Amino acid sequence: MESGAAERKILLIGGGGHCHSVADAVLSLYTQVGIVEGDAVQQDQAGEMGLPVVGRDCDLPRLFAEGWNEAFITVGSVGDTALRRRLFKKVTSLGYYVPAIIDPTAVIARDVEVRDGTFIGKRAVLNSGSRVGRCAIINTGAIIEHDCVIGDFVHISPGAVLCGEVVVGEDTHIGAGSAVRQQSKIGRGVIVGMGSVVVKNIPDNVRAWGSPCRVVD
Ligand code: JB3
Repeated sequence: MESGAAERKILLIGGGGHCHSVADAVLSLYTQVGIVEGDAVQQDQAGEMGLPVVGRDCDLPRLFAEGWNEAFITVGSVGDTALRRRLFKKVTSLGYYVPAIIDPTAVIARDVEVRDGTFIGKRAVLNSGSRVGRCAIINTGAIIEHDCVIGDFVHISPGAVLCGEVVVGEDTHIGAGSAVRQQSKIGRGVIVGMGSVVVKNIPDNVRAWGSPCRVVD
């Protein structure tokens, strides 16, 4: 952390792999970072990157009263966004501010809109006119070309490429290394398997995979 930076503290909700992925960006933005684990998890050891585990979900009201006023959901999602949704609702209803976290190495055009709770990872690119909803994940090295619309709780996995004007419905997961043709529409609640090549629209609530990408169930 740069010396002289303003005191800023944040809780990371969930201390596993996705937390580890997000932590480096968070440490470049915040002076104090604590991890909050699930109520069933022991909290007697250091979390990812040696960050302290400061409590469990049941402690969130107390931690807020103690001055932890920002929180970020760091459980990931691969096709099931229920836990991220539940935790996002919980912290916002307790009054926590949930910022967007954008890694300093991400490249984002000036008119891109990124809503609360969304993570933009290392070397991700979002080009002009694109919009990303709440609590989404644009993971490492993903490319979101111009004028794409990405819904709430969507996960665009590492290295996926969305060409221009692609629309992705909420809760959808696009697997690592996939490519999506320009102007495609991918529904809500969809899982696109890794390495897929999407050349046609995909309806809601299906799994699809392959090159060319086809609905599998
Ligand atoms: O592939 C990539 C780049 N990232 C993966 C990510 C998308 O999904 C990553 O490799 C992981 O496999 C996976 O990360 P995630 O979601 O962090 O899963 P996992 O590594 O299993 O860790 C889950 C963490 O959430 C653990 O620390 C759990 O204790 C914690 N957890 C589970 N339920 C919870 C709850 N934490 C809180 N606060 N509340 C809960 O209800």
